[in-house]
Amino acid sequence: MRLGKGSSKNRVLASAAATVLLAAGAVMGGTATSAAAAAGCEVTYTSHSWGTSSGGFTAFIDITNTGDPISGWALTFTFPSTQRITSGFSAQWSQSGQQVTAGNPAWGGSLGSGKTFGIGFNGTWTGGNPPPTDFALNGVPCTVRLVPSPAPSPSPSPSPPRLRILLSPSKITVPEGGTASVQVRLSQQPPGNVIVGSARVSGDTDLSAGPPLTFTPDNWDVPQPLTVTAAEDDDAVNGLATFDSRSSQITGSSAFLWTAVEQDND
Ligand SMILES: [Ca+2]
Ligand SMILES: [Ca+2]
Repeated sequence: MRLGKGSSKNRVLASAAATVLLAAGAVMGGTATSAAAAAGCEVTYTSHSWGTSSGGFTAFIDITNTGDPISGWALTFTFPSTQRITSGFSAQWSQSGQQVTAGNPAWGGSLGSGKTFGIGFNGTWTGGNPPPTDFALNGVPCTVRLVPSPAPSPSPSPSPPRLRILLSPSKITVPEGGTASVQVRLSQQPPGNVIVGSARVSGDTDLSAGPPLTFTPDNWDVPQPLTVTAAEDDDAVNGLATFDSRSSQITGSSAFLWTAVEQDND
């Protein structure tokens, strides 16, 4: 697409940029693009596409100036594919290869802080119509919102439910000099035998857990009692200990933590 007024547009941009430089009291002599100091922008790119392997599309671009007011602007972006603009509106459009420039229309060069200017175009595509993402306003990259938003990358197939140790209750009371038990089972059928060992990790050493329990692919869902013993002690306080139950046959499993409280009898 050709643009007859390109050179005059560039002059407009250059003079506008120079005006900004003067107004800001900046040192003259920099290039026009250096006038874009405090600039910022947001772009919302909304495209409506049709066709299967090729087709047409209409795109609307809302440009929001999040920086200082500007008088004279050019929005640039790059088509990722072979999209071609066939007609544009509300801007002076030009395309060279995949590079696109939309210069402000003569009637819309001023863009105050926080102001949004809407432009758009019609185009064609072949093979695919991925949206451009490198929008820049007067050379300053914009934050970009794409509508529709890009399809999320294929989510990994849901991981199968994890084999876990189930233990209930997670807190038991054990009479001093006696025993109590918790019920242990597995969350799903294991491929082979699973041995669950339980050990005290902290607390009252008078509390201890019984020997390991073995679960097979046949009895994995039948709760087995794990006996907890509270030895007689000389103190008169209710001891407390934290235990974990784990199995080396369950890879990556975190231990099941549970608590036993001694009911002192002194
Ligand atoms: Ca005691
Ligand atoms: Ca005690």
